[in-house]
Amino acid sequence: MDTEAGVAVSSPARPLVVRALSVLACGWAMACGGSEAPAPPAAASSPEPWTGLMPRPASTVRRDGGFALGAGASISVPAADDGAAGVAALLAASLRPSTGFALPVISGATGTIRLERAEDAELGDEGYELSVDAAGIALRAASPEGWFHASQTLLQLLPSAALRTSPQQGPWVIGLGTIRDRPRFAWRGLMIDVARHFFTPAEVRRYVDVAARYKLNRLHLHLTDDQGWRLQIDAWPALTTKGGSTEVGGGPGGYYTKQEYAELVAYAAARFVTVVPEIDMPGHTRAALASVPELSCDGVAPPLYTGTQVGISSLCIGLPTTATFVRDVLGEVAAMTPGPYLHVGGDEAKKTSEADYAAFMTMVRAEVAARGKTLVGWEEIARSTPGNSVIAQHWLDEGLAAAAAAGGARVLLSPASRAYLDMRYDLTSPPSAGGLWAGFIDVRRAYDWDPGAVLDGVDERSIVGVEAPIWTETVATVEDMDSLVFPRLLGHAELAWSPRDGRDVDEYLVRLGRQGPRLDAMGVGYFAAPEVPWER
Ligand code: TNX
Repeated sequence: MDTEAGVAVSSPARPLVVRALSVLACGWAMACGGSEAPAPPAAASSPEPWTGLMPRPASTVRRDGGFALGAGASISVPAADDGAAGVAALLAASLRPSTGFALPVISGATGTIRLERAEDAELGDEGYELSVDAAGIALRAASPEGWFHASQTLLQLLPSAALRTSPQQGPWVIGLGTIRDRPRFAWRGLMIDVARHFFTPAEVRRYVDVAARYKLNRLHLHLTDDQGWRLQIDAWPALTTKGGSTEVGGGPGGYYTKQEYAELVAYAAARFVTVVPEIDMPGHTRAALASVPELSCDGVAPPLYTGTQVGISSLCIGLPTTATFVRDVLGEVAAMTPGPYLHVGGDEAKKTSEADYAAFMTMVRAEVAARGKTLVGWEEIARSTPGNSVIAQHWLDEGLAAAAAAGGARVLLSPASRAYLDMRYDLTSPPSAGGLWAGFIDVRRAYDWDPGAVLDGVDERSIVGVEAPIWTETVATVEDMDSLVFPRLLGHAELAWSPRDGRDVDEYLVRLGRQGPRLDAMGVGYFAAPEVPWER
């Protein structure tokens, strides 16, 4: 094999850490990796053991020895591309700045890192097998998603310095062994409320980057609420020119042009993250009502709202203009969203009568179906006999969510007292942002529940997955958002991905601590929760 591309590190008599260091001391010459190598001065360059992976893979077999990625390493993809080249390009782009290696992506030849097609039904739609041996690294999958998840696991097997964007010192040693992995749930989500406080496309892309590292695959954007409308709609330009002009506290707000939204959706899609746009209706609509007088029953637009009350607004259900508005908005959002989902909110419609709510949701369901999309709504949609083609997102009322499931709906789990990232960790810890209404959620509590057991009488097959929302009434900066989202989101990612069998909260906390240097390397400002033994 080409020793420039990589080096097998094997010396059965000594532990892995010593072997890796002997390679370092010998400047990567294979012949030099023998028993005369000096004792290690420190453990800094040992290959990462496989006890730090997040989310925990379905199965791992660690073998003695290591493989060191060298300057001549390449990434190969099957001749029939099938999406592998895009994944390989992203992997190369992640590793070039830190390693300084060229990492060419080659087709039809055998590279150091090989993306290979697996015909392996056990791996499912998104699963993969990653194996590291003396000859190199194989990422086997039946889908681009599988290759992508495998490449994220590979990044976690490398030293954390590999995740930095500036030149770093190797060696880039990976332990030998095999991982076989597939997700427990299909929907693994992060929701960002960009309505209460606006966050720019670049800020949102950064969350996509980090979420995808932990195998999340949905970005739910809460695009509209009382305090702001954040997505350009051609038929109703005032929604953004007026409705996007402020936010909680009276700041300048902002909105996404159609082009910015399309770019964000494409950026996420390249990382196998599907954007789920939410247009919250019929409540949470003050920004729309303030922008378009014809949407109010009395034809008078109320003022823009920059407070934090909920349940203050409703579309005027009987008006023909309301139906036109809903049709236009859902039509444009559907047209600019390649993913299969349209989230229509439906929560806390306290200003809408039961009869109006049911009539409105019946109309909305027809509009979503006419566009070939799957309707997603908060669990309150169970008030309107939603049927079996929708996804009900559980947040507060287990009875409503279970009723939706009993009617055939699938359920997405975001139980507020476990999954709301805007809740404070505890009374005294930073950040200063964060709410209290669903109780404190420390790192242990965020993780210590089972998605299969939240809803009495609801079969796990009705659960599509887990999503963690960050509501932003109290969150105005990326710094505050980072410290509320991280590290708790990693626990939600694991609940959604990893098998229930073998779960142990204390073991998780140790593994989470090992992610500290990785979050640092990615520039993520997480809250150093005291119950986690952080590795620095
Ligand atoms: C409840 S969750 C809400 C949001 C708030 C959030 C704050 C849901 C469907 N409604 O409007 O932002 O609590 O934690």
